[in-house]
Amino acid sequence: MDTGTAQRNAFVKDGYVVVPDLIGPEALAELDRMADRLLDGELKPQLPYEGHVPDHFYTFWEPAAEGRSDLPRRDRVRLMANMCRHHPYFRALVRHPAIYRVLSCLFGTGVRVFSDSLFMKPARHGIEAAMHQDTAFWPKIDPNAINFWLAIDPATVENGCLHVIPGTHGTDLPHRDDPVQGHVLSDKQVDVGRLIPLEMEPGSAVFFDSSLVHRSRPNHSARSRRAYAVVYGAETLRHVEPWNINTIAEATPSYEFELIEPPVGS
Ligand SMILES: O=C(O)CCC(=O)C(=O)O
Repeated sequence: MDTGTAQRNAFVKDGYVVVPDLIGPEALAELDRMADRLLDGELKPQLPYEGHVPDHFYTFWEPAAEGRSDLPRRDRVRLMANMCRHHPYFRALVRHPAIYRVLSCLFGTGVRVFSDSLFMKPARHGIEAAMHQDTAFWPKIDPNAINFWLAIDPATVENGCLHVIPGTHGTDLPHRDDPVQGHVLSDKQVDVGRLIPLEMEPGSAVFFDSSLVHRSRPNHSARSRRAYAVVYGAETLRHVEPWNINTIAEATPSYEFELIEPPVGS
């Protein structure tokens, strides 16, 4: 069986597939540098989307650390988002041929991009991402979006790697609203005994169905955990519910799933 078929079979059955060493050492080293520059507040939006360049990238601060002037900025951030709309480096990164190849095989179509995020989990005080399905965060689309999550640092149980429940991508469960986390599931709604940690080396990635139940634990360790995540849609994507993305943190209301030009040679 070829690699693409094996990846697609795993994705259909379990709702996710891990791809080790997806991006090479040079691309990873550049992402490592750019991630720190972003977290340090050095990178600013440059590209307009529908004529608009925001003043800053969306930033969600670590609740316990936001006001701590004793900590560097990079240790106070939990998440930054929507760089791929407004910065040339991230615009190119979401179009990386190795990522596109896997996605076009999983979707069986061309690929659209919606948004990207840098998920930071600073050492010692990085908070959890409570258990959820990403489909709870936006109106229904068909087929579901695919989430891409790439480890920049080693992601381990100690520093808050992702945990997933294989095979939970068939049903969208009702979520409770939460002021910090957005939308969350309770332990009673799922079989927590089936949660498995996805420990990953830098440069390795997981592609998961946006209905897959997942979470990440707080980081009490001495090592921070950075990951770069992107939400992709199929070329054939259809909006089942009206697309009102005001539900997504500070996204320009007109952000849509944008069709990606296939990489040369694919
Ligand atoms: O990186 C994390 O800690 C959480 C990521 C997540 O929940 C997601 O990508 O949907």
